[in-house]
Amino acid sequence: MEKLKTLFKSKADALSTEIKDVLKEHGSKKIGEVQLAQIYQGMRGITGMVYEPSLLDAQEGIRFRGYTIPELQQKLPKAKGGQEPLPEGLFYLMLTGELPSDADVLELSKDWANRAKNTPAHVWKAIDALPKETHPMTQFVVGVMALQTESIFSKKYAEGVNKKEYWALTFEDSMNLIARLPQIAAYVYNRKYRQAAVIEVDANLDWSANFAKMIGYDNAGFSELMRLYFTIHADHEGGNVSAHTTHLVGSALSDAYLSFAAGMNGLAGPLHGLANQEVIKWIKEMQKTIGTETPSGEQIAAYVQKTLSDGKVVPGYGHAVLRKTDPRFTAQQEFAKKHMPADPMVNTVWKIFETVPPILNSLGKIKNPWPNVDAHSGALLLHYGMKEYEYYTVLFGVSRALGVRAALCWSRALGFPIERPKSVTHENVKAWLKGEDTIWE
Ligand code: NMX
Ligand code: MLT
Repeated sequence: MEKLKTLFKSKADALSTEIKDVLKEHGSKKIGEVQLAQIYQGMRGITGMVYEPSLLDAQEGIRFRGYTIPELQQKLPKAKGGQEPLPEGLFYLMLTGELPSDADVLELSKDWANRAKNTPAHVWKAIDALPKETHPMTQFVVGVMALQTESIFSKKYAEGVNKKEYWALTFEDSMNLIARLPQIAAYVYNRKYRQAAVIEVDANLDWSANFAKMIGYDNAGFSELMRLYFTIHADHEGGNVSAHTTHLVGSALSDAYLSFAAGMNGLAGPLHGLANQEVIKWIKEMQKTIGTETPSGEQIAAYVQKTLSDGKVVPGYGHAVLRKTDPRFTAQQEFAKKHMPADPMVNTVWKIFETVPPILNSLGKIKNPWPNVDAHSGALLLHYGMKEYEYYTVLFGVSRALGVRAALCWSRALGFPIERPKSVTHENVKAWLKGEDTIWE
């Protein structure tokens, strides 16, 4: 992938010069104020980092290098006979800021298939050391950590490489990691739910179709779903838990494997990526409690009230930044309308969408009553037969690698420093309120 690497380097050099000039001239300008409440409440609304691959707007949703999801569906190269974008193309776009040609994407698919060969046997042995019942996200992270032995960056760093080379070594690590993730994810699925087997990737298939084939879902519809899925989950600007964690850990010069594994541990939390499993678990419990596969609006409303009065969240609803229906939810709804409009679980997800927002709104404290990406994804997977909902977050993780590894390449190329925000104690705050401490002044 010398062409991609050279293109990336030329873009990074240009941006690096631009950033130096901007900081020289405007570095002391204020970009906002921090209120006391923000440091107690998850740093919401504090702009604290520069992150190139994507940008989130609270009203409109995500744009990847300026393109919305419908635009990506139109402009990115597709598989032969397919209608959904190939995630390889999105990675190319996030890395370079340019839309790839069909040939660029084909080359990337082949390159990743090639890089996925000969995964060291100790990766499978490390996963095998865990009990089968271990959550799939834990097995996935252990596989990624075992693969860290392959980090070129870490080897060269130990030998004493010049910092000007960091970006190129990180580019190689990122490409190798992304290439092997579908195989690791497939190993976890097969080991837990089918028959443990190391399946080699097929150089004639794209990244998503390879994954589908490795887990035994060898059908065109599921491969198309995987292309859409791996595209829309790939990035959500830099502040979400998984992207920010990988950025933070990566800033210590922890390599692409270490920092990605750290981010995946964040994705495995129920308020973040694990919400996709929680949604299906919650719907199944509701169906069982009510005694029907297709509950009415009134029945759903009563179940939502019970969930809230039990002190639980309604999974798949709300967002820390978005204030409208997540366009990733809409993209999945459109896919379902096209491919499975009569599916009962899909229809239940749509009925929940009609019912839940007014209830959450009426509580008066929830800033966003609308569905997020996780409210819809499980129903599509179930349609194609993937009923093992504990596995769903692994799919989110495979996809998220695309955004956060493109971001790490940028961080290395731009020479971003170690991240280290300031913290204070509540005692400091009280003393400051009494005029006895000047920590912020
Ligand atoms: N159900 C019930 N209560 C909620 C929900 C919900 N779906 N969303 C927010 N709230 C509550 C929240 O717990 C908080 O309550 P309290 O003051 O008692 O602590 C209050 O409403 C205000 O929260 P917000 O400021 O609206 O939301 P915040 O930015 O803190 O959290 C989420 C954002 C996404 C963590 C939250 O909406 C949530 O827990 N949603 C359900 C879990 C989920 O779907 N997560 C996936 C997010 C997308 N992803 O993939 O990462
Ligand atoms: C994400 O995709 O990372 C989630 O929507 C969470 C977020 O953006 O905070």
